Amino acid sequence: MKPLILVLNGPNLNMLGAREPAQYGCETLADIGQGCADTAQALGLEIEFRQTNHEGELIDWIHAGRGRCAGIVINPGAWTHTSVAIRDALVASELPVIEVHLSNVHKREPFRHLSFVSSIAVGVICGLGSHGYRMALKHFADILQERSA
Ligand code: DHK
Repeated sequence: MKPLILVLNGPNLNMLGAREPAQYGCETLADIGQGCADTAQALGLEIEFRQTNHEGELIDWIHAGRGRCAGIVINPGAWTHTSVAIRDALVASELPVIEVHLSNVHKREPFRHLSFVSSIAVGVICGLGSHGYRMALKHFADILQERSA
């Protein structure tokens, strides 16, 4: 059985492609999901790629990952900067977490410089567009391979 990685996306990311292309690029979320699916297949990983605009739903998905998957790649969108509840859910999952942002949040407004997730994540990738998601998957594949060697 292939290791399962959750790839989770928060609010407004369903608008990618149409939304602020100068910040977030022209790819749609479906494009990013396809890129992740192709990468996962090449790396021998299984993924579940999801997006929601409802915080409680994201929390439920994180909880459901506990004991079922090997790691979480998450772009919490604006909840990065506001949600203690998502941070707590990630901690409760007891799963390794990689935080991803399409844009370089540190080049943007000061309120985007604070992340409630970064200090509990194994790593943070920002500013590299959709490459960040695929790099996060590659990291999980490498770690899992090292562990099984
Ligand atoms: C996406 C969002 O929706 C913003 O609220 C974050 C993040 C940045 C991104 O760059 O992917 O501040």
